[in-house]
Amino acid sequence: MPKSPTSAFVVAANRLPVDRVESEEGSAWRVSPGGLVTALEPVLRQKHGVWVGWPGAALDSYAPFTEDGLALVPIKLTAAETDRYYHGMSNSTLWPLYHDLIAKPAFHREWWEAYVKVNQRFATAAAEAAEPHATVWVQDYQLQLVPAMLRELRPDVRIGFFLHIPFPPTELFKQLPWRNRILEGLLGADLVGFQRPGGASNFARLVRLRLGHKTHRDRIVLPDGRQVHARSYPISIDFASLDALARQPEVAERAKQLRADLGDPEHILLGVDRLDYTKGIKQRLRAFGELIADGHVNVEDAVFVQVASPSRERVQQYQEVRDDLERWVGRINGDLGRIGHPAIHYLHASFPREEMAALFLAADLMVVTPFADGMNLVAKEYVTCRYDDTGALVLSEFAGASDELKQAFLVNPHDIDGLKHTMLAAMRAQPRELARRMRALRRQVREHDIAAWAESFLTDLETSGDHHRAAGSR
Ligand code: GDG
Repeated sequence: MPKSPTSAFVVAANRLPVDRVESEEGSAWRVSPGGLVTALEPVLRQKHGVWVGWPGAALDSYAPFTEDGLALVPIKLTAAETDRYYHGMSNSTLWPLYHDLIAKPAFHREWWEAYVKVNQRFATAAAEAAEPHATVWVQDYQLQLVPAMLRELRPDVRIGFFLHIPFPPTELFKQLPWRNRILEGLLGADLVGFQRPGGASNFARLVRLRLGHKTHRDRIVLPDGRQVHARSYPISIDFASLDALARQPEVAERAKQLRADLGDPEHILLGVDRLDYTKGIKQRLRAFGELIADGHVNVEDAVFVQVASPSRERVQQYQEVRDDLERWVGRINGDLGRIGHPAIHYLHASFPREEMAALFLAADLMVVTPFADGMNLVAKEYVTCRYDDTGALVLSEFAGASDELKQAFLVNPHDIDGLKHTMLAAMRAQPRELARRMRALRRQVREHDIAAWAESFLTDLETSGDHHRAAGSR
């Protein structure tokens, strides 16, 4: 196997930033430009960075390769590891536990053992890819043990960790049988980043209570004198590129077409989510159904479009939530729809970026109602597309985005009456009021975009953990 490429900047994330695409000429890789790749691309290119991750499917060869100028190191998972580390420990234990127990987490020792083993494999690969004194940025809940494992292998490197999902309060976190191991894993980093200040303070409190370390605001002092910082860095999107896409005439044309296909109603309401039980999809559709049933809204005047992109379909809880949602959509449409006027257009599919932008442009009301969500990028994407300052955003207080998007119509998604009331208020708001809110929302996202997020994390990382490094290096 060819030797791993090395770099002064390494990213370790569960998934590689590429998708395998099959065509008549055979299969090839295509860079999937998610937020993280966009944010890191300038740094990756400038420092000839290396990305370590799982390709998402079994490969013939796990040799490092380069795609569109990005050096990629694929990590191999066996079928059993995919089940236990990924579907199991990551998505059936940590995901529900960190999202407020909306679904019940399962605890299985063999899942944990696979999680440890796979984290060790990522740490080893990152250690091989990191040049002396390199910076390694570890991403998300699947890799929480990597920071400490990597520090063990490579005490010279600077280690950052960012958690994309909420970090739970003590009372929930302490259910985890391996709670101290996770805390110790994260403490291997110099800087641990969270979406919201609450996540950072939950972490510092847990470290103090469970491990007995001293903490001073966002600084944790370990017994050997090393310091770890825990702070919030609200993630964002590539405002400029999405704004430019939304302004393209073809996208506006497509939005017009979508409105026409929907019968040119007065109000188009939109939901866009991975089909996940955290997103509160059923609650918003239920609220909409009740608004029709109560006579506040007429199916000829208003329609709800819900895109629910397929997600984690091998996890039983996701199959159940899909069945339940689809029963509800059927019931609402059966009870309230008319010929040519279903109340809800439900799409269990993924769409290209251009089509998403056209949907955002076509929608008068974006409804984002998660029960728990690290940030929620969809909310930021919607306001980015509304360059003419029209449209309304209904946003859950439980989404990290609500800290910044204060001019949205904020809701508690557990309160169906409150949700109905707020959706109606947003539908009836005057254009001047909507424009005032939308201008402020857009300014917030424009001034705090994904590049600013990455820069602020990496700048802080540069100055974190210095005490330790001064004491000795490899
Ligand atoms: C996790 C955290 C945090 C969705 N369907 C399609 C599609 N999407 C895109 C959206 C958006 C992204 O997927 C979803 O991001 P979210 O932030 O809304 O939610 P999660 O997937 O749960 O992400 C979350 C995020 O990490 C980043 O830190 O904000 O809290 O849970 O960009 O537009 N994109 C396309 N077709 C689809 O059908 N092209």
